[in-house]
Amino acid sequence: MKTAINQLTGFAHLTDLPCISLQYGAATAVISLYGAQLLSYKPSAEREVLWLSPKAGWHNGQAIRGGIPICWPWFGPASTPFNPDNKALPNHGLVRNRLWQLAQQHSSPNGVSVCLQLELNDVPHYRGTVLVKLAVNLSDSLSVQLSCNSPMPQQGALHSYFNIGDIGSVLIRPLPAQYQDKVSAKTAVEPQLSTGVCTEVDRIYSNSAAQLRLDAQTGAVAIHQAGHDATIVWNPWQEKSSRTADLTPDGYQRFVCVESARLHTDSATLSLQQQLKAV
Ligand code: TA6
Repeated sequence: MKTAINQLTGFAHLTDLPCISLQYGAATAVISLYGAQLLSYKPSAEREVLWLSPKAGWHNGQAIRGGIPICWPWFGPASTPFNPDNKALPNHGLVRNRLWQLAQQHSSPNGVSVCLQLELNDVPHYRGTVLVKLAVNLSDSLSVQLSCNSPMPQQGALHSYFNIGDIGSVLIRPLPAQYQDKVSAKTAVEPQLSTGVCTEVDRIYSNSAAQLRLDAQTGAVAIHQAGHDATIVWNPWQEKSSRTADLTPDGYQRFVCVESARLHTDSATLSLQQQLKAV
């Protein structure tokens, strides 16, 4: 079994982006040090599981549109307890536009792994330095684990963009019947425990199962989640896609986000995992 871990510059059209490539036999993955963001996961040469926007950029502090962005220490707009002073803080936290460091790497016959870490001294309302880690393991699946042991209120999300070929082909199951609908700002119920996408979708499913399955034109993916308390399903659809600078007008047809998140803030530390296996 050939295994390799290499530092490289550039991935796809992001030609000056510092990255790390992983190889385990026929499987490969690429991680950007900017945002500690997985950009590519190919279980075989023929299949790409993740989606990266052809208009994604990483300059001027913007987050890369695609792959697996890391949302931390808050999800969505910063509200209480992260932002009691109602300041202008970035959506989805502080770490999507920081350069992370490669802290550890390891290859064995069972898989290749790297650990990226980031030190922050500017977490609002936290005095001192915070260390956030992302552990990535590639074997016959891809696993991503976000952790932070600093005792502070924290949320986290692995905001995965899946390459689905055609949005009409998507089915995600099982999902709880009830969800918080961010499009209508209401609680809604869909009794069949699955979600197809044929309009703008921005849904928070609390208490979702550990094991999900995404079916699409490009194939099926088993998604295993741990440490989460919610799954978010997002697709901006046509109008929002054409209003979003780093999406092409028809970009929404090519991806769906299925995100593993820990949204409650009662526990002081965080460990959140998503594992992807092509089936
Ligand atoms: O997780 C869904 C969501 O919060 C949506 O509401 C949508 O705005 C999306 O994330 C993308 O956010 P971003 O900050 O990357 O543009």
